Amino acid sequence: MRGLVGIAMVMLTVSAQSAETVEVTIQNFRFVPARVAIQPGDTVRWTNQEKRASHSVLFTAEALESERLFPGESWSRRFDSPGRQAYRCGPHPEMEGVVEVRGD
Ligand SMILES: [Cu+2]
Repeated sequence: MRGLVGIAMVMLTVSAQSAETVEVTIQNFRFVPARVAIQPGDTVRWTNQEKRASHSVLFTAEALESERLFPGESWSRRFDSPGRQAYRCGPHPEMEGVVEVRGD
């Protein structure tokens, strides 16, 4: 019994440690990569690497938008629920991206 509890605790620890942060850069008026596939609990971090232009990250379905990101700034969001989340840039609707959160 103690052995099983020990194994369960190890598995919980491994699963907590496996949460990752996936990087998306914003450059040349594009999200790169435009599509990321992550696991529930992972975080996506967008970083503006333009020389001058500012952008945002807007999830239209939820009306959730980041602050305006100026060059060098970043914004992060953690995703806990499986599903497909489309987003775009607030000021530049033609800039589109997708976060795919895998199910178990
Ligand atoms: Cu933009």
